[in-house]
Amino acid sequence: MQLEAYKIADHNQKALEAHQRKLSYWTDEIANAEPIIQKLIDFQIAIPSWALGTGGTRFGRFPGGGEPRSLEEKIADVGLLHALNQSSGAISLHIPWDIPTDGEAIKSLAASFGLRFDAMNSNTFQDQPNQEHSYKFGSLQHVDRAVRQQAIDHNIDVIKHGVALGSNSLTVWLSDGSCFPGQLNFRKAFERTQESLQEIYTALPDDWKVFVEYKAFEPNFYSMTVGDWGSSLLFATKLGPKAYTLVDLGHHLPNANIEQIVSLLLMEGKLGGFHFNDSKYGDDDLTVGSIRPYQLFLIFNELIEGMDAKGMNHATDLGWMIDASHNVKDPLEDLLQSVEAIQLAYAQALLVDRSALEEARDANDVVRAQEILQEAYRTDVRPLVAEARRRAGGALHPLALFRQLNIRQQLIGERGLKTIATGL
Ligand code: PSV
Ligand code: MN
Repeated sequence: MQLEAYKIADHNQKALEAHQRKLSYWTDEIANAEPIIQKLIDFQIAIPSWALGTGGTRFGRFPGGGEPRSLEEKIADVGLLHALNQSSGAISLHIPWDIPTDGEAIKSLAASFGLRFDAMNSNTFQDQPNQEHSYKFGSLQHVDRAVRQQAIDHNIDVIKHGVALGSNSLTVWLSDGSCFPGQLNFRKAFERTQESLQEIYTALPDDWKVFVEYKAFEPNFYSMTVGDWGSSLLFATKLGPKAYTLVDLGHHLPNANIEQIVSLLLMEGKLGGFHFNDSKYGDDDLTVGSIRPYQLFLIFNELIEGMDAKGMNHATDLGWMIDASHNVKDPLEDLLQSVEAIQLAYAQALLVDRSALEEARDANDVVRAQEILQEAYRTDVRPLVAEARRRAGGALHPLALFRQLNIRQQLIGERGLKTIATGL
């Protein structure tokens, strides 16, 4: 379904006065409100094609109805999100969950919603029907050359799909590893994986990047061949300048200092992209900012510091994507919440007084340094984020409008109650 612009205009009209009252604090008091609003307008967060349906655990799945039945309907869902918030202007496809049969048609459908294609994701962690070799014992690391070749060919195929859609990056996440001590020769597994990745790297078009995503555990529980940022960075460095590390917030051991990882990867010029989600225990894939919003702010603080130090463009030089699963919420509502949480953390981090922070650090003034960060974090930047949305043509309150227009009910009417989307 398409969301008519007048519905957003009506909604904004009704909410405008209250919004302007809150915004006036910013425009009157804060010198850099305008550049922050512009940065927020430019910042787009890609939506994963596999997270538009209900997620689940190995114990069960409870679909809420109206899930997209095809790639076309998934694109329409992301189009809806983008119409509401004007910040979800890209979609990231997972192959083979979402194979575009007619690249040109899919590309123009996406363009009709103002969407482009972000990183393409390969999948060698599941066996597909009619697949010749199994990935039970790994893919790019496998002891059998034929299995490795099948996984390499799949990745090259994914690149080809991406080229047809105008994407320019490939994310490789491997579940390769081992479940028990003794199962794997770590060094040989690394070397085989490196060799396989090198073949994929060679097939990348000149203007493409490959992101090597790491994960500490799951589905392998003793060792993961790309288990941490150290091994990802090793692979990326050995591969060459088109290879980068991808940080998924849920892929660390408990209490890891992700902001420090981000800082060092940026220093090395090797941070390529981000998968946003939140977690309390493991790779919980919860709504961004729902559990540790201060950590998210600290990560953005390092992102901005590190990107500015290198003269990087915040909006375009890294791949920004959500990678979450929605087990008990409406996926579209959950995604709206996640996008907003990312924007809030970004806006708060843009508020940090960086020269004062450096002065405090040079003076070993620990208390002042903490105050500077927390002053920014404790600022209510919601009016700034809403203003950025409004100026871009989005809704002042996307979630409220989503509910008010009964969008999920309409989708159920169109698609039915029992539809199931491909994905997690
Ligand atoms: C793995 O947990 C992961 O984070 C990778 O990015 C996958 O591609 C995605 O989730 C979907 O399974
Ligand atoms: Mn991920």
